[in-house]
Amino acid sequence: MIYKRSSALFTEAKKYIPGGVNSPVRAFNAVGGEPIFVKQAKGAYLYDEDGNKLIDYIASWGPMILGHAFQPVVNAVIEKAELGTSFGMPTQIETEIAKLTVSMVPNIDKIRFVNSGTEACMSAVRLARGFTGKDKIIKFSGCYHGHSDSFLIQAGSGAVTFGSPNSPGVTQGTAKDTLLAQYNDLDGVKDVIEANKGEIAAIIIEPVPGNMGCIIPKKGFLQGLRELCDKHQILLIFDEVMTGFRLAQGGAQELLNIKADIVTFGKVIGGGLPVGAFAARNEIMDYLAPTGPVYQAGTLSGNPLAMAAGLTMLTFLNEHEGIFKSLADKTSYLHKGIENELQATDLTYTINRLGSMISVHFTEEVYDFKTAVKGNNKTFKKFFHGMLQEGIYLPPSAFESWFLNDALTYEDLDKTIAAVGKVAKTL
Ligand code: HOZ
Repeated sequence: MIYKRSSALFTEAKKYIPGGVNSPVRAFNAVGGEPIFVKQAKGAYLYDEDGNKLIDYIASWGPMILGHAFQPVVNAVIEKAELGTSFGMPTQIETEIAKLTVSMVPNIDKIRFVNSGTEACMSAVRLARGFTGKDKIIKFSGCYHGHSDSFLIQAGSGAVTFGSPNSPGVTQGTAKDTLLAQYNDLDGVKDVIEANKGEIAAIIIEPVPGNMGCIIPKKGFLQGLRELCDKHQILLIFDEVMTGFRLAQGGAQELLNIKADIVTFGKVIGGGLPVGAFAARNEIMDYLAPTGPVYQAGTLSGNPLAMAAGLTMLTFLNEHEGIFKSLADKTSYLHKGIENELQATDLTYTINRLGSMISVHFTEEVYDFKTAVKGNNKTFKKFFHGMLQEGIYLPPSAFESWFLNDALTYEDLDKTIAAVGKVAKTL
């Protein structure tokens, strides 16, 4: 495949945008080479500026669960745009999507819409602190909850990809209120709680992490966190920005049958437009302005175009529950196919999968950040570029999950598996 025009566009972009991109992971630094500039996308395919067609496994990092340019969402956005694109006043559609969300997701009574997953997690933590009157939070190494200050402490995703999991610019004062634990290590969490008794407002976690590649919760881990939170009056925040409306209609809470106190959303909830949200039971949400004292606001929050896209997407998912099984079946098929191909080599690897999230880690067992960073990045880079040459677009970093979309056909999956077989022989 030729990427001449992408390369020229990247050179031009770098003159005016830091690193040529508006979000670091897009820059390909983790895998080397230059990013591909996309022109358009439809269904499971990306079409780049050089005219290449690629099978897409990032789905815009999750939102495009039904494939790109899903016609009902496109139509809803066009229709809404004709009526005005922003008012800074309440609109009926905000209540419609709120009502639908509350009916789909367990354990929430009210929801507040914002513009990104970062905003949702940042606001959820402020709400938890205000509600409990405590300052500290526990987060897990390698989990990523957006780029707000409190979370850039051993963060995953682009932060670890670019070697700054603890970003300069985050003050010591902020950092000291973020306590670290290791994913899947319940005893470690107990120790952190013991050492900070009565001071912890919340534990925030990606119930199924995707930001150090996909990681699966060990049996009893999330339930154990729930019990610890109950015992110590700590709020459990599930960051379901990736898992919400992806693992099931009710997200990880539903699939894994664990109750969170506050849930954050992004990605699928916006149908491909910039939307985040956080939700909880009434007593917590009513602590938020204007009913309560915890302040949070946004000029474009609840934007009509974004709400129209989100509402159309969620309505479709609500009416087609079979999609979650269809996605999980496709992902399982891909898993088995890749496994067969990799088994035929002497590569060291592990494949983690849950629902429609999957990662190939080039190391043995991966169950937390320490084991994730053992992955052989040289092999990953070669794998990524080999797959790209075969017309398959994977996340350009080992510290990201792949996201399947339901527009992928079994023929696409077979092509992908065959490409893995071909590329694996060269690694
Ligand atoms: N938050 C996305 C999943 N890790 C990555 C998107 C980005 O950082 O651009």
